Amino acid sequence: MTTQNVVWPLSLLGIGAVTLVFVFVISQARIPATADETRHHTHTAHVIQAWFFGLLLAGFGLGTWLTLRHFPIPAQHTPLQADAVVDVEGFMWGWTMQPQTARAGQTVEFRVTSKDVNHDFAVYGPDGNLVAQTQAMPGFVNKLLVQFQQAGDYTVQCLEYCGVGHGFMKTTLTVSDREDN
Ligand SMILES: [Cu+2]
Repeated sequence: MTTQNVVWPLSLLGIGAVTLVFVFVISQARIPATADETRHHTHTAHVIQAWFFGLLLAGFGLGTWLTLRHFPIPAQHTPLQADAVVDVEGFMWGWTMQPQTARAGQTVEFRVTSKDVNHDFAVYGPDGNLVAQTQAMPGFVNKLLVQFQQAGDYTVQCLEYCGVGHGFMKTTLTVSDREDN
């Protein structure tokens, strides 16, 4: 089940709820109210508003905590406990990658930089799905930690438009089978 399949019906439900509120307000518009009723309704509206924003805040807080608890970007200034290191440099229009191989199951640290302009180092799996990506920036080394689950040929592709040769800025990373224990 993808996120879209969950978000789409939830959005529809939300839109439906908002529509119902509007229909209710419009249907009540012509009914005259006494001062007491108005005061009472105003108070109720403020209570609902306070609860609504409170729940919204709690929801966003919880969502942020759940999704960012395991921050996907590794520490950039401390040594990483990786099994292997691959040095990557992007240039117009290609990649130098040292070494160009990795082993499935190992944690690989990519140290990504650029010779000229901003590029984006993206690794696609043998099935065509995006596995990992980070910016390749001149003057900076961005670290990326990847644990390859399956052996095969992975395609490295630039994802930051960098000139006429951008679409051809590809190379291959070969991931070999797990070491037998
Ligand atoms: Cu590019």
